[in-house]
Amino acid sequence: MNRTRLKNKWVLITGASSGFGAAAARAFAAEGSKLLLGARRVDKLEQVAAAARRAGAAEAHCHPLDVSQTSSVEAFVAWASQTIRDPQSDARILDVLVNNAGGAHGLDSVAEGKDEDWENMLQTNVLGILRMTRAALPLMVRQPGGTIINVGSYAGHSAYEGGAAYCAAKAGERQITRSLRLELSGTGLRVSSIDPGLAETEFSLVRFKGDTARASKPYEGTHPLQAEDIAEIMVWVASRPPHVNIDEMLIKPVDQAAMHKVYRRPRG
Ligand code: NDP
Ligand code: 8X3
Repeated sequence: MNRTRLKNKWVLITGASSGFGAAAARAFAAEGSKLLLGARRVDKLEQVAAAARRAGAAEAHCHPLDVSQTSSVEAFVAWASQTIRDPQSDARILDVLVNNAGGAHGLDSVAEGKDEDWENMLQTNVLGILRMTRAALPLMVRQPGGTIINVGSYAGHSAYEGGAAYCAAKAGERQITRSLRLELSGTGLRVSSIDPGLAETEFSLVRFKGDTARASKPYEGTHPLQAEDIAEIMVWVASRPPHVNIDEMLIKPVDQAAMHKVYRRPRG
């Protein structure tokens, strides 16, 4: 495995304040990459950036980002463009874009669904990827071997009760990834979808709006994925030889044989 390909490369990660994004920051840092980290919670981002520097990042910078707002995405990419500018040549080259920001809000049936939850999920998981990619592409198009990694979900492959808007959003992410790969044919850019199953991050706490008892239920008695499992795979995808595109990866815990078949160990 040739991971030196990521040394001193610029990697932009959205949703880097927790979960997969924070783990990805640490994992790319260990490869000696230079990091651009975005999310809304800047205090958390600063902690992640500091940890990334300790883990070996060539550089680690962070800036506020709300992917549900076009103006925020554009301001973030303007900051990123200035940060990666080579003062000698004026070149601005982004090597890896990780579109990770997103999540689920609520687990209501369609009959009980809330506009606010649906809008939030489609804004972040779908429109957030479109906005961020549109804004960042000018920094990537002259970069054969550059990589766009979109974070999808098992929920984009298999539906479940209460998941209509989230499953639709993640199915949308897969189709965005596929369309983008067609549009970028000939540029040398790679486009991948990484689709995890059950993983223990802040995901469930966000979905259940801070209800810790409800949030811990999906993980009870089972061995979910950890954020590091997915971060390692992101690094592997981005460090393939430039002619190799990993189109889609579905990664589930061994205990999650299917969406409705999760093995749970008996208590005690
Ligand atoms: P976390 O809740 O731990 O992380 C979500 C990240 O997204 C946070 O950094 C959060 O930062 C950021 N984020 C949310 N909304 C916005 C926004 N509007 N603008 C910018 N950043 C935002 O969960 P995960 O790490 O699990 O989630 C990461 C991705 O993985 C999501 O797309 C999620 O849907 C997906 N996923 C998760 C799975 C799981 O079981 N955990 C499985 C499959 C996919 P902040 O709040 O600071 O803005
Ligand atoms: C989050 C995992 O499948 O429980 O994407 O919705 S799932």
